[in-house]
Amino acid sequence: MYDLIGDIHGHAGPLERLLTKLGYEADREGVWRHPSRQVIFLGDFIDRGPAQMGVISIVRPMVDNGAALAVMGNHEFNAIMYATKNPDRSGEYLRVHSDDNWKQHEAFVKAVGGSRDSDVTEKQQELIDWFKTLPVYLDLEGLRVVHACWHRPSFDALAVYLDDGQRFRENAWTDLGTKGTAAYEAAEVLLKGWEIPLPLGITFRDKDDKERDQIRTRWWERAQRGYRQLAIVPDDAIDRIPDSPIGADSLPGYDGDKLLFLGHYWLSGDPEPLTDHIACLDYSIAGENAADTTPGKLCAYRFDGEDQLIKDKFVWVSG
Ligand SMILES: [Mn+2]
Repeated sequence: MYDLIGDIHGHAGPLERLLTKLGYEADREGVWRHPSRQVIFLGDFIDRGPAQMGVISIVRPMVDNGAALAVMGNHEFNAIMYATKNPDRSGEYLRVHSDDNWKQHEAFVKAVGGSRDSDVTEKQQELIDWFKTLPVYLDLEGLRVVHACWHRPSFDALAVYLDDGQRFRENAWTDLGTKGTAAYEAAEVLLKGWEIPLPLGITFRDKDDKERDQIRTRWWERAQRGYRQLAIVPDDAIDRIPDSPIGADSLPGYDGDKLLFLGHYWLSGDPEPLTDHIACLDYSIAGENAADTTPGKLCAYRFDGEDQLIKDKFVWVSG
């Protein structure tokens, strides 16, 4: 059976403590293993934290040696785009090297020996090639895994770009990196979540103090509810979000009755299911917002084949 682990973001110490707590041990080759269980990582291994390579050196051997499965997070996706030349614009990359994008990715680029102005380093390219082997989603017996949103129409839109292991084909990257293509929009939904625009003129500041006019939503809800009830925003921003109802059909809902595991959403508080069937395991281990005085958690869920989530099966360590 599986132990699912949420967003790690360069925090290797908490990852070792969590694996130990779950009964995993490093073997003679240094691969963390459990005698009868496998980890499923929900993506977002990199960016932000102090031990970028430390996390990779735990996760990658586990995946490569069958001790773990993993899906791609938006940070691995962004890392690939950041390192891939835009074929239509000489000297540019599919993810532009803007100040904001550099700030988000700086810890990783420096950890692979690069700098703001350097070309992609050999070490960076090697890891990019590994990130490309991560599937976008997993649909297993009794459970499903995707980084941010389970959305059948987006899987369908990407079908021609995926191999039978749900990994992006090498010819996918240009379309995936080009705003306005169906591939770009679908990857945004699956890896970054279902966002909706706020009513005109309303904005809030996200965890990086960036002004936003779109909210991440509790996309699995179907009922007509207000922006505020459906928004996933930092606690100190919730008062900025209006109570007025969003339009009908604005959210896709969740179409399955298998358990679904997500990362991505920077939750806080005591880990618990979002619904009977949906759990987010991102409890903000990389929380570094000055307004956030509680340390984040690295969170796991012990899955044993149950068909409804059980609150007692969340396991975590603090940062
Ligand atoms: Mn994340």
